[in-house]
Amino acid sequence: MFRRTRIALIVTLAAILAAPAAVAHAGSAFAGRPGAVSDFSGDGFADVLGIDAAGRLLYYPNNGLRLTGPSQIGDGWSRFRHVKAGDWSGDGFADVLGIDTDGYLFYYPHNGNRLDGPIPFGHFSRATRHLAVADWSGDGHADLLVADATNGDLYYFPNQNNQAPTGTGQRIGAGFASLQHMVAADWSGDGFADVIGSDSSGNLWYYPHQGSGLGARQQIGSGGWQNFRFIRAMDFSGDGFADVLGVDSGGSLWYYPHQGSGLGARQSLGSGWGGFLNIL
Ligand SMILES: [Ca+2]
Ligand SMILES: [Ca+2]
Ligand SMILES: [Ca+2]
Repeated sequence: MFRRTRIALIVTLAAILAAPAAVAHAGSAFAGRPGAVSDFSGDGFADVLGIDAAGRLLYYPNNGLRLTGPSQIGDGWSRFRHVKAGDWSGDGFADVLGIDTDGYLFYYPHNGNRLDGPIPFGHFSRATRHLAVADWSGDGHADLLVADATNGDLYYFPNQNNQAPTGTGQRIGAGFASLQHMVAADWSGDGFADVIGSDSSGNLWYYPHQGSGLGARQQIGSGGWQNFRFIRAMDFSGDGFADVLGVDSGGSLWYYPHQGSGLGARQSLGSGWGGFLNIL
C-alpha cells in the first residue's frame, strides 16, 4: 500500500507542476520520427530531460542546436535507477520509461503537453545494469533493451501494441555489464536502433544493429570517456543519424555531432550538470 500511495503522490505533484511547463506542439507541422529517442517536442530534433539533485524532472528544449529552458515537468524522480526517453507510443513525441530502485518498470506516456502516468509495466527480478529505450524493430515504436547486471547479456523486449513487455526478452548481445554507459539510438540511419557504449579504458564503441543481434563493435571515440558522468545517444541535429551527448566530470554538457563514421568537434551545451541524478 505504501508503494501505491507514493506513486499517487508523484502523479499529483507532476500534474500540478506540469501546468506552467506546457510543451508547444508544432501545430500540424509534425516533423518527428516515430520511435525516436529523446525528441520530447516532436519536431525531429532530440531534446534533453534532466533529473536534478532534488528529483525534479526538467525539460530543456533543443532550439537551434542549443538548449533553452528549463521547464519543470515533474517531481519525485530520484527513485529511478534507470530512466530513458523514447517514443514508445509511436506518435513522434518521446515518452519516458524508468526502472526504480526496487526493479519496477514504469511507463509515462507523453500526452499533449505533459507526461501522464506512471503506468506499472512489470518487474525485473534480476538486477539491471543498463536500460535503453529505442526502436530496435524499426516499426516506429521504441522497444526496451536491457543489459543484465548478472551475466552481462543484452536483451530485447519488443513493444507489442504499446503494452507492458512480457517474457524474458531476446538475447541480442553479450559483455555489456562491464560497460560504464550503454545507450541505444539509430547511429547508422537505417531506422533500426544501434547500441553505443563506453568502457573503463575511455573508449566509445558503436555496436551496429545487424540481423537479429549486434555486429562487431566499432570504435568511434577514445580517450577520456571513462570520466563522463553521463553519455547519451540521440539525433540532436535532426539529420536521421544519432549524435552523442555527454556530461563530463566537471559538469559540462557536450554535443558531439555524428560526422562520417565517427564524431565531429564537440560543442558546449552548457555547464552545471554535475549534480544531476540523470539525463535522458
Ligand atoms: Ca525536439
Ligand atoms: Ca519497435
Ligand atoms: Ca541503425
